[in-house]
Amino acid sequence: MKKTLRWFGSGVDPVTLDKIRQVPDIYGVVTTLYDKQPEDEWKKEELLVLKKQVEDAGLVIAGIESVNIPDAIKTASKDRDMCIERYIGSIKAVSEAGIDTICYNFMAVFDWTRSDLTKPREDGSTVLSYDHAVIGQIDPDNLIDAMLNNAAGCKLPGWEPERLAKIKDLFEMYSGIDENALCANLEYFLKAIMPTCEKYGVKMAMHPDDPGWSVFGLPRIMKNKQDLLRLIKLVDNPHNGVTLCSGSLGTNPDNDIPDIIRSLKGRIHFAHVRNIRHNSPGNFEESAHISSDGSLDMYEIMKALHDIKFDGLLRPDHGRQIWGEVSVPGYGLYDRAIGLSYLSGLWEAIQKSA
Ligand code: DNO
Repeated sequence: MKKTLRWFGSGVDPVTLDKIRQVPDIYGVVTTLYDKQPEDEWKKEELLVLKKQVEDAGLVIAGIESVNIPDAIKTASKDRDMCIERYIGSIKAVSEAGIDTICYNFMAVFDWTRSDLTKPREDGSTVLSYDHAVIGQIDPDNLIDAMLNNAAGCKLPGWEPERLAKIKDLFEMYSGIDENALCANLEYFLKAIMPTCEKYGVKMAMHPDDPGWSVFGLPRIMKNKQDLLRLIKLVDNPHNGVTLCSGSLGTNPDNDIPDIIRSLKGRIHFAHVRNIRHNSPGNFEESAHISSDGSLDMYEIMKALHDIKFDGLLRPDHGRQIWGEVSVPGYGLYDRAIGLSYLSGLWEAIQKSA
């Protein structure tokens, strides 16, 4: 297992590489080319510049999170094949830069969704939280207004002002797309890219939907065990794998995460491990990583990863905003470093008692 932290790039991420370097037993970072649009084809040279920057700090780029999928691919609109050709070019560039894991998602329109980025907790920290009573009442036609009035809106990935400006067109693109159609479009994409992934040794790691249910009436196809098993069978090739995100799958208390992990043996290339606290149906908040602070049994999650001999990338995820730190929402250094040390402790104990 290779321990990593997500890094949002110099000038943007207040958490600098030299700070990440001091996290105990850290291997590297996962990052991306932040100036790229999903439709752009990546160039090896651009990645090599980023790679040198990370390596000069004594770390490696362990994986790319994310190479985003253009809406044209998700909706099978007219530019789909051109976008796939470019995506294939990006996979080659990633491989030529010596990186072998790509995290991506197939969420419609938005990436992860929260209703509050700074929910106060009893310990004085703040966390990201989600209340379906808030999100569920937003009329997609009034999404821009609702988002501008909502502190969470414009700071989440996928909610950038330039995307919100064309939100009606985006919803229009997805208007005829139900879960079956989205899944068929995913299959088309995976079948097209898999020969390249195989040839260049690049592992694709699908991130689950977050939260694990439909938001704004949009289709969701990566919510639970059944969805993830369907994914890996769509193209039964080890390069077609999963980012096991305990927090995203954990939004639905019916998801048995250790069981999901065991069912995906050999196909988990990346693990995002974090805890979450269920408050009531459709209402959750993120928490510290330790089991006692949330609703997930983190020991059982790490044990399941150990049982399947997981040897991919792992990163702690989100956590609380503590000690006055200002950071990218959900990505402070302090609570992620505490979280990773806790996960490392669990792992060491599990290894020694195995
Ligand atoms: C949230 C992240 C996601 C993830 C993407 C992968 O914190 O885990 O935004 O990076 O869904 O494409």
